[in-house]
Amino acid sequence: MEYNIEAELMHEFLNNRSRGFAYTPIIASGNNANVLHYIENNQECKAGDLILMDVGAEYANYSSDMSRTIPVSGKFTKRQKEVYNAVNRVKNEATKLLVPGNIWKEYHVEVGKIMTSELLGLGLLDKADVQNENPDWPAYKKYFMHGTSHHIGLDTHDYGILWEPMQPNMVFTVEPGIYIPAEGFGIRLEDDVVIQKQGEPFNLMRNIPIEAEEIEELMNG
Ligand SMILES: [Mn+2]
Repeated sequence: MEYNIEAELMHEFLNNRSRGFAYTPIIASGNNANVLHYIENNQECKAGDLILMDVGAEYANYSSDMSRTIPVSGKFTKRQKEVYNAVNRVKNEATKLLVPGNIWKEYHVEVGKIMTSELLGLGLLDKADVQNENPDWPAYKKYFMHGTSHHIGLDTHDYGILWEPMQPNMVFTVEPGIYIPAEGFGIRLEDDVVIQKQGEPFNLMRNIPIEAEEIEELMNG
């Protein structure tokens, strides 16, 4: 059951001196992942489905915010892995854009372009969808309808002046997703990163497995 996973996470968090979840956790299997703020966590995880887990611990008064999506049966289907790898590539590219001087709003436009190209590759959008898109609600929003990044700190969604340029030591989430109700799954991958003076941001969650093969290996080891 989804709540069994929630219970295991709480157990680990408390045993490691966290006060518990930083926010109400989302443990969403199958199509529940396509309900954006699903928090019921009361359904059975079924063979062949994916489980989207958006869970973060609070530690020393600070919040974390993480998402991973794993296969119930320990192995992704070919299609699930294609979409998974697309989300992961968007995440990696988006992370590189979190550098001093960039503006949050413009960053989101750039990530939208990267996501659009992945959705074309997956056959979820076609060229006409993109050519005819409404600039206020671009075509990619059909599959990725939330923001890519927000400030994080004492609060999971921390206060930040979003029209001011990014600065070193700001901490942001990076959390692209692709949600496909028609295919019965939704995928979100999320890490928290610290903007550096130079170069790519420092990934605070670099030790938490995220590559599809890594996850399959762990689940079948
Ligand atoms: Mn988040």
